[in-house]
Amino acid sequence: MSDISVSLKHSIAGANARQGGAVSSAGFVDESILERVRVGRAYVAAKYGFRNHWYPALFGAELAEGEARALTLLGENILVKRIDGAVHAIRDRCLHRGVPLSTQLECYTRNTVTCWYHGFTYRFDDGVLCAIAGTKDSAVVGRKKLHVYPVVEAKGLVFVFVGDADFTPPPLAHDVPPGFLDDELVVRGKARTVAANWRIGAENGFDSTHIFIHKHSVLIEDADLALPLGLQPQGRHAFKTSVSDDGPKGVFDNFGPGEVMPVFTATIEGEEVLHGAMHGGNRVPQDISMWLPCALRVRPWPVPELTQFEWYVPIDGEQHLYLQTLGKRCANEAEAAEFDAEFQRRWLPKALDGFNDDDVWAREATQPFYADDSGWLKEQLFEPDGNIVEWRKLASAHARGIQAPQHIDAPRRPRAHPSTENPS
Ligand code: BPY
Ligand code: FES
Ligand code: FE2
Repeated sequence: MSDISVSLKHSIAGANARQGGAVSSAGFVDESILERVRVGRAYVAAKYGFRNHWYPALFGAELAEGEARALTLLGENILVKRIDGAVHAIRDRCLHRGVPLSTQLECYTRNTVTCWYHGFTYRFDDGVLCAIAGTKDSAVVGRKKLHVYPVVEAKGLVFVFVGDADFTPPPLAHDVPPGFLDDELVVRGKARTVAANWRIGAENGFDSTHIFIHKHSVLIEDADLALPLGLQPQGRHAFKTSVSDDGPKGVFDNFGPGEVMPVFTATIEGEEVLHGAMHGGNRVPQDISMWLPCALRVRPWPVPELTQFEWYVPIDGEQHLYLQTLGKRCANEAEAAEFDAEFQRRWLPKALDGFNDDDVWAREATQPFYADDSGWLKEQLFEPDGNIVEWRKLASAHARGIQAPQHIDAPRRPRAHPSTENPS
């Protein structure tokens, strides 16, 4: 039994028992379902994501100096603020009575946030409860702290490490697809919330035959694509995994000759009914790969000079942040500026929206079947889904932990009576 399946037992079955049922596992995958999952059990259990990994949470440009923002990642409510250029992230949950600080944000000094309820005040840089506004000399001041999430910014994205306080984060490079952090790569993108579990997002992106949904996409003509109706894995080497100790872990579709065959014609009972776009000049992509914790790399895409990197970041059990980026190698500022303009004018509307909008509605249409997790038992996979099975196995074997009921917060409620002024 692998480590993760041990920790899976521990975190799913153990948590409630140990804590005398104090933690509700409502919304998590039922033990009775997990028992019947034959491949990738830890992955199926990770409805709220894999713990102890780096996740992109937003674009750096979305958070101006001095600005704060509430986020939810893997079911954890988080408060981020940019202070003197650096983004800090703390748990958005007051130690006193558990309320979200963000329900009414009150920052009286640059590096602190004061709970709107009874004045508990926390520093952003170390989470320490450093004062209680309106009270003097409490013994808890200086003795308690909120969880502080490690944060790094790279390629214009803000990455947050969602994990245990005593887990030393590995380098970011272990949790992003290879090449993403390359010096010359300039990255642009967008993020949106999709009403589907993060695994439904990941599997849609990596699914070799899902390109059937893209057959009428505006991008085909715009980018002069030769886009098959499907990609058919052939040999026994159609997929390969990359699991070095000193790098990211992922699964590749091997597009080598004789491994994955593009299918351009759809035949139903002998009758040819549909043709894929065969005559485009751009035969892309050449490789597609899926990486822990939840990132896809499509290379090159949508044209030979670009690569798409996208993440399906768990928000909670039913939603993910679909964070899409395109990267281009640029030798200088002028090339970067040109890419920036082309991204805004062309790739944003035609690729990240036009093309990938198909993926968004496909995921949202898939979600109900898997919502109560019975779909993991009822689904009928077929040969080309082999790469998805490999991904489930790899993730189960190599993820650093599973998000469990005791880790998550109740969803925030909007203020019912927002009548007083927000002073911050
Ligand atoms: C491209 C693809 C994709 C995605 C984002 C970008 C893609 C996959 C296979 C063939 C062509 C494009 O999520 O699935
Ligand atoms: Fe935050 Fe009381 S709930 S100070
Ligand atoms: Fe797609």
